[in-house]
Amino acid sequence: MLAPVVALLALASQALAHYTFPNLVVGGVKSGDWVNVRRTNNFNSQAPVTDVKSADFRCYDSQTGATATTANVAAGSQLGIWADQAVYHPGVVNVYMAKAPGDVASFDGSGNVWFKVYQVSAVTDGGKTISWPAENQPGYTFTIPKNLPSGQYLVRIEQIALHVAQTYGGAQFYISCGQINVTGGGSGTPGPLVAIPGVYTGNEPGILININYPIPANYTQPGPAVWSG
Ligand SMILES: *[C@@H]1O[C@H](CO)[C@@H](O)[C@H](O)[C@H]1NC(C)=O
Ligand SMILES: *[C@@H]1O[C@H](CO)[C@@H](O)[C@H](O)[C@H]1NC(C)=O
Ligand SMILES: [Cu+2]
Repeated sequence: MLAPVVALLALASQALAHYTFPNLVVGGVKSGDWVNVRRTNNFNSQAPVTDVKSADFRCYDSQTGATATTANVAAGSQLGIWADQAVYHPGVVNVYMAKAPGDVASFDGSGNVWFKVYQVSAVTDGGKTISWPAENQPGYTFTIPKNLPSGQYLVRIEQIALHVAQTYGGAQFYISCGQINVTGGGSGTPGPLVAIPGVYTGNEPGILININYPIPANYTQPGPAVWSG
């Protein structure tokens, strides 16, 4: 009797609108929707990205061509990236940044320019249980590294929903790119640098994974190590 119940639950969750990440939170103040974040193709709850090699894997904005208003954020301070509703799929989070050579509003984020500044992984205990601290959160808050050089950056969140990730292309990427101007920064050298798309093949153990059975004994967060300055 388990299979029909699982099928019903799957149908029920598809009927919910997919979440998006339309807001930045700077100095405790949440921006309006799609003000500091480039409006994504799925702004009206359409499907997330599943092709890790597609151009839309970067900022998912090919249909909107949107730019945003750049928010000033002090190095060493907290930045929040907020969702339009609780992030209800189990999965993990990565936040990447890329420095614009000039005005970030006209920066497309191409090249080997992205480094990871934050992640929320899974909690495992050798196969008895697995839990997802990023699940059911309203958004995520992290510290902009103190030694990050001042200047304009894209800041890209991906929440990787893993509920149907047991087949290739099943993982869902909820993506958006904000625009920030880092002030009062330092002289650090962020890295390792990766290209997006390019950072993943889709075959990573943390992307192509059955999270239900057998319960994974360990979890490998996709992407490079976090640069914390
Ligand atoms: C970025 O911050 C610097 C330092 O406060 C400021 O001079 C510059 O005008 C800002 N640029 C943008 C695009 O906001
Ligand atoms: C768990 O660790 C093993 C051994 O390092 C590795 O082969 C496997 O891919 C990992 N599983 C996950 C889901 O990360
Ligand atoms: Cu969904």
